[in-house]
Amino acid sequence: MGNETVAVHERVSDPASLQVLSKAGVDCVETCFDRADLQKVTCKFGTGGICCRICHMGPCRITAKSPYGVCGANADTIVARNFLREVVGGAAAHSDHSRHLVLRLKKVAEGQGNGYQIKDSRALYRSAKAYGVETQGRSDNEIALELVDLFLAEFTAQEELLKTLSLAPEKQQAWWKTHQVAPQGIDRMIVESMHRTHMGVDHEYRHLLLQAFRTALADGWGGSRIATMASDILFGTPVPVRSQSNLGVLGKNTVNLLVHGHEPELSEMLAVAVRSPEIVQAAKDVGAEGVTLAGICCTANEILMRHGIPVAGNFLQQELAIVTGAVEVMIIDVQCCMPSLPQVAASYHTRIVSTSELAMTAGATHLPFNGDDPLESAKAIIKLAIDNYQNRDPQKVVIPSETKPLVAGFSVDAIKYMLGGRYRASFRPLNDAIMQGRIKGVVGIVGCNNAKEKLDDYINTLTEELIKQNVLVLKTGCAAIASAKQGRLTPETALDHAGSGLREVCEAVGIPPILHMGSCVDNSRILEAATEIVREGGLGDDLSQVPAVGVAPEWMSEKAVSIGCYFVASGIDVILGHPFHISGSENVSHFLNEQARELFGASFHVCSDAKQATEKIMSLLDAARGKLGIDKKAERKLYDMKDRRALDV
Ligand code: NFS
Ligand code: SF4
Repeated sequence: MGNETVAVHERVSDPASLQVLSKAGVDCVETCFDRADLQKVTCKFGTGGICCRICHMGPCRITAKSPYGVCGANADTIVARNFLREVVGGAAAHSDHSRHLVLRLKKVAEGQGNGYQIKDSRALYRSAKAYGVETQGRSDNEIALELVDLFLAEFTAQEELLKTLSLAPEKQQAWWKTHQVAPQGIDRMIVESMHRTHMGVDHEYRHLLLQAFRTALADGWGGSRIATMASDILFGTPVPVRSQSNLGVLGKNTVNLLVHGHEPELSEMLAVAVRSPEIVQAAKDVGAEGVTLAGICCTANEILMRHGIPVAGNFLQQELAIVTGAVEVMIIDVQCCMPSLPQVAASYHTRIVSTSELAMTAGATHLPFNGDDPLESAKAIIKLAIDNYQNRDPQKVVIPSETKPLVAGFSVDAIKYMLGGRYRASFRPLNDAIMQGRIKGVVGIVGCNNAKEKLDDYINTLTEELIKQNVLVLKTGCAAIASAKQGRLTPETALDHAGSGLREVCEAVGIPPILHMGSCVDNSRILEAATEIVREGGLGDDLSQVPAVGVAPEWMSEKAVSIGCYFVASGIDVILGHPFHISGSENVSHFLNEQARELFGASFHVCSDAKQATEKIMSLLDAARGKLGIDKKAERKLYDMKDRRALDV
């Protein structure tokens, strides 16, 4: 029943998490895994999406005996409305994050950087070119100011379509217009969706679902894409970088500071501040060897990609990190930070510090991040951690020895450069390898962990199987961290675990068969990579023709729902490890899982395990290859120097 407990090894898969979750039991600390047991009996109305609490004549629940809510809404309307509201939540989270970055860029361009600067002029020029901003004879700040105005107009546009849509292949843009899902301003899409789902407005399920795709497109080809561009300009476009992952990155004799959440602004400053002589000295003064900065979730991905700062863990490891007893301060900001953290921290000396003006958590110390003096803000928090070092109780400390090496930092620019070399940077060698069948296709494995499922298990089993079958895997978010912890984000993985075709390409180019492309907003990089493949030629003229699939094996957040929708609307099939809350409406399920294909050339598929997902993915890739006429079995021959040269590296 509800309070059955599940064995630790059924909960987590990596040795570090196993060790620390067992310790949580010994320390009598409750974690999300315990609470998942207590929440096990889920409500069938919630799961089916057929509970409506949009007005106060309800809540109304749809059953065979009562097929209509008080207002007359049926299951289709209620399910579609709830679904659209989830997409709105996800799109809003990504896009508001994006807005803050654009506003930061604006300040910098106005000469009020306060320690921030335009770090990557090439990224600025790239974006300027994409939007037709004149660069000749202008300073970086002038260019940035015009770009910022364009970015901000993407949020506020009332009647014009998003300009960023023009970065997509032309066919996608045409389909979006035909099916009336091309979004106007990001903010308008979000407000309009909330309006449409108010009591008594939009009731037709297809119309609501089209708005879900439209809102999601405003995220993927709007908010998220702009967030990635703005952060590359401000903080640098990632290039391959080595680092370490898992809870073992915490230092035994250092002050441990974990940064968790999503906004890169503060963490960028922490990465700088932590190296300052004054901080190092302060740490030594309290008897520590120095300060260890590491990350959890997507903020970890941001500073990993740009600074090689180690990753302590992904979503379901946030509480476990504290249970090591070795964390002086955990900084949280927005998104995916569990409200339980201060409760877990109460059993240890750890202090939870919330830094976003948007987000407070009961029991956390609130130190809103001051963008006018970011370096001082960062130093103040590090000093708090240093002061707290003396409160660490050695009796309570267990730091697992487990760490794994990794290579991350695969922006589209970096991939192009690696494939084609500095002077001929291009996706050509990848397209050729796909056309010749050495690589079967490209699969993006993205998204979260979910306490209902064994941590990382589905993600890693699927990844393993796909690279064996010569599929190049692109990763972001917590799914990327799962591979990192397994030691698979290394070039050596190609030798030991990839199929022969994929191995040859990876060896020749010097890349891992699994490419870490960043945080969840950086899923825009996956869209960008797929667009590059189309532009390079030979693999169709729109995204739905490319042998490419997206997968969210262990997803949990509304952001993941939005990401899934913009992938599908962009013509990329999406496999979900577990279904949306839509089973209460056959029509809605049918629309998302089948009919979407008629509109966009792609749809959702639910595969409950990695084996089923592998089969589905391979059949989707084979079908795409068949349509392109590149399905003939490639001659298997030894890969000689001539072939290597043909790869243009
Ligand atoms: Ni993505 Fe990043 Fe992780 Fe899921 Fe949360 S951290 S933005 S939502 S849990 S992948
Ligand atoms: Fe019930 Fe309709 Fe109100 Fe929803 S909007 S709670 S279905 S009366």
